[in-house]
Amino acid sequence: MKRNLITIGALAFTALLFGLTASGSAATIYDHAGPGPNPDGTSSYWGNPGSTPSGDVHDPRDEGVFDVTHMDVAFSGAALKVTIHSAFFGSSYMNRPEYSLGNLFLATAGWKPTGSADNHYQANSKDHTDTVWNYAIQLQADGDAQLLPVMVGKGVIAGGSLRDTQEWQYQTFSPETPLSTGTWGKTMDSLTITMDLPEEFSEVTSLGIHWTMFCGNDVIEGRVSPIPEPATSLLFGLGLAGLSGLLRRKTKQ
Ligand SMILES: [Ca+2]
Ligand SMILES: [Ca+2]
Repeated sequence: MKRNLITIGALAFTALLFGLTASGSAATIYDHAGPGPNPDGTSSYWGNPGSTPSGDVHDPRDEGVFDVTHMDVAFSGAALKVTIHSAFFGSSYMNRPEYSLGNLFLATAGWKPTGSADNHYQANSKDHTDTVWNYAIQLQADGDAQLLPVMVGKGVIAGGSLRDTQEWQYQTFSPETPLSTGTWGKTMDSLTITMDLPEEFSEVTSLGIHWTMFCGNDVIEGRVSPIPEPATSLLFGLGLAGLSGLLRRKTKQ
């Protein structure tokens, strides 16, 4: 009986760990400045340099202030939580409107950049990519975040003066009704956006994601898969309930 208890204890612990991992984990997209690969072996996204100097961060004189280092993305069901990491959020540039927070773009058909990771996707530009950024999350001054549709000729994504070949800003048009709303908040080194997306997002198998600040000095792009949750945790829970029932019956015999 003691062995049974230990086995069930171990199973319960494993299930708990799995449940915690499944519900609490986030995929990380890295985008480190400088030579060498990211910690996960991928290359930082540079994209097409256009008329600007190439490289991860647009302006090397900023001593890393604009470098977006990575982005944690938890995407489960239709719930999305994105945390973007950069010293930019605690810098004095935040007080200047031309440098302020940008828009988060989503591609429900996945991220399909032109070019290869080896050369930092330098063939990828707003006019030369198979990625369709069909949603934008716009951040309002009061801490609200709004999901808006990106349509041809309306709400289009435009290359800016500093990143003239890259997707950059969501262009507001009127009338504009958000498809869903969420919240955003920032610390000295991160920006977190949380939103329950419309139900159709639960069908998405690979989500493309793109962010750059309004000055466009660093662009981060990549893809995430949804976290299979909470169905998996529920199955584990049901299995455990069954096991403990069996044990109780055995104990009574
Ligand atoms: Ca980058
Ligand atoms: Ca970067």
